[in-house]
Amino acid sequence: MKIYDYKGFPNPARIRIALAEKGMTDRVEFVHVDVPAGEHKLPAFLAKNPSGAVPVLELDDGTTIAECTAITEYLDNLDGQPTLTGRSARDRAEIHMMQRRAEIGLLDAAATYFHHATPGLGANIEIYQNKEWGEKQGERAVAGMRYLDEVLSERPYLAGDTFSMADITAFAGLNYVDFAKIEIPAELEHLKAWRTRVAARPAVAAA
Ligand SMILES: N[C@@H](CCC(=O)N[C@@H](CS)C(=O)NCC(=O)O)C(=O)O
Repeated sequence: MKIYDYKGFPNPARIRIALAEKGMTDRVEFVHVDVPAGEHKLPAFLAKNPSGAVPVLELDDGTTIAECTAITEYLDNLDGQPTLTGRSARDRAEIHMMQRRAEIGLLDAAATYFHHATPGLGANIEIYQNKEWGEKQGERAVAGMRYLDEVLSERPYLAGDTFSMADITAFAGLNYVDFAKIEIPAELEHLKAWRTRVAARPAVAAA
C-alpha cells in the first residue's frame, strides 16, 4: 500500500495517526506530493484523486481511495478488529456523526479560513479567494471549538468513552487552527485538556 501525502499537513496527519494507532505504519510506503509546488493539481495526481488533495491511499492492485474517513475505514477494518470506527451499529453512527461535526465545524472551517482569508498556499495555488467567506468560516471554526468543548465537558472522547476517528479529525482540526493562526478561546478548558490527553497517546506522539 502507498499513501500519497505531505508530512505535517493536517489531513495527511489524520491518516498517519490512524496508521500508528493500528500499528500499521510500517506496512505502507509514503509518497511525498509537493503540495506547495502544485504537484497535487497536475494530471498524474488528479488521476488518483480528482479533488486534487492529499492524502490518497493506493492499494497494491492500483485502486485509489481518497477522503480521510474512507481511508480510515479501510485501514481500521483490514484486520477485522476495528478500534477507531466502531463495531456496533450505534457506535459507528455516533462516531460518524461526531466525526462529521468536527470535520465541517472545525477542520474544514479552519481550512477554508486559511485558503480564503490568508495568503494560503500562495497565488499560484489560491486562484480564487473570497476573503469574506474565509472570515466567516474562521468564526465558524471558533463556534465549532466551543461546541466540542461542551461535548467534552460530558464525556472523555467525542463519541463516548473511547478514542475514535472523531477524535482524530478534531485533533487535526486544532492543528489546522494553529496552522491558520486562529486563536483558541482561553476558556475552552475541556477542549484543551482533551487535546493534551490525545497528544500524549503514544501513537499520536509518534505520528
Ligand atoms: N476532505 C479531504 C480533505 C483533503 C485536503 O484538503 N487536504 C489538503 C492538505 S491538509 C490539501 O491537499 N490541500 C491542497 C489544496 O487544497 O490545494 C480528506 O478528508 O482527505
